[in-house]
Amino acid sequence: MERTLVLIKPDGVQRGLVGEVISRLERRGLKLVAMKLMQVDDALARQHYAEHVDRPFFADLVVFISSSPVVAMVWEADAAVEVVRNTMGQTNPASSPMGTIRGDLALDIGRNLVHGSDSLESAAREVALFFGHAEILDYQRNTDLWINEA
Ligand code: D4T
Repeated sequence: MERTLVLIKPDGVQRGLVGEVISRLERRGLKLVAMKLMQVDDALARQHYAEHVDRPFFADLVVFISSSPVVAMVWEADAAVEVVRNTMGQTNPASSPMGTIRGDLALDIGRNLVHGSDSLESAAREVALFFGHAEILDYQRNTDLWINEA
C-alpha cells in the first residue's frame, strides 16, 4: 500500500476549496491517514521545494506556499502516487483535462491549488517533512472491501 503527501495550497484554502478537494480524493476511494491545517514557514518551504532551487520560479514558490495556511494530508491506496496525480491533473491547470481538480477549479500554473508527491521516493521524503510517525494513523476502514477487490 502506498502513501503520498497532498497539500491544499494557500489558494485552495483561501478560495474555500478544502472540502471540494478532500471530497474528490475520498470519492475516488483513497484513504485519509493524516491531516492538519498549518502555516508553512520559510525553512519548510525551501526544503519542500529543494528540487526546484535553481529554477527561476523558486523564490515565488517559497513565498506563495508560506503566504497563508495550507492543509497537509497523507492519503493511502495501491498506486496512491499515480492516482493522486491523475486526480489533480497537470501542473499547468490550463492543460489539465476537465474532471481533474486543476482542470475544473484552476487557471494559472502559479495558483494550481494542490500538490501531490510525484514519486514514491518524493512521497517518503515529503511525508516525513510534514508529519511525525505518531500523526499518521493506521486504522481499519469498513468500506475497503467495496473499493478494492482484494
Ligand atoms: P506541485 O509540486 O505543486 O505539486 O506541482 P507539480 O509537481 O505538478 O509540478 P512541479 O513540481 O514541476 O512544480 C512545482 C510548482 O511550481 C510551480 N511552477 C512550476 C511554476 O510556478 N512555474 C513553472 O514554470 C513550473 C514548471 C507549480 C508547481
